[in-house]
Amino acid sequence: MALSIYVLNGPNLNLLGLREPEIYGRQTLDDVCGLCEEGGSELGLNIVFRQSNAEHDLIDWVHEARETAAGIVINPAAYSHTSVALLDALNAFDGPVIEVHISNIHKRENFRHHSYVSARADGVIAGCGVEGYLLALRRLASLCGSP
Ligand code: CA2
Repeated sequence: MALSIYVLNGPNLNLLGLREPEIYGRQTLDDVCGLCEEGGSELGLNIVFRQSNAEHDLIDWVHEARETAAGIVINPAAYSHTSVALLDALNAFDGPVIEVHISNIHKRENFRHHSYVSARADGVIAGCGVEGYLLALRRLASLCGSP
């Protein structure tokens, strides 16, 4: 049976492709969901793809993933830089976690250079555009031993 992977997206990522294409590209979040589902099926992974603007939704989904998911890909968006609560939730998840940022946060404003989530992440991908999600899935497949 395919392993379940949660792909979680934080605040404002619902605007992907609609604003600031010079930073985030032209693909929408629906496009990214499609890419993940396609990539996931090639890697033998079942993708659960979600986005919320609310910190508590992301935390609740990480708790849910404790029971149902082999691994997590997370783009925490602005909560990367602010949320100890999200870090605490991820610390209670036993499987591998890969953090993704579409832009290279290290080339941007200083306040984006630190991520609380990175203290838990098994890998961090930044600046590879939406392709970063596929790279993250590939890494999770390898960490979880998916054929
Ligand atoms: O590069 C990334 O993926 C970020 O996680 C995106 C976050 C930002 O706060 C992080 O520092 C880096 C912002 C997501 C907002 O996405 C938008 C997309 C289009 C238009 C406006 C916002």
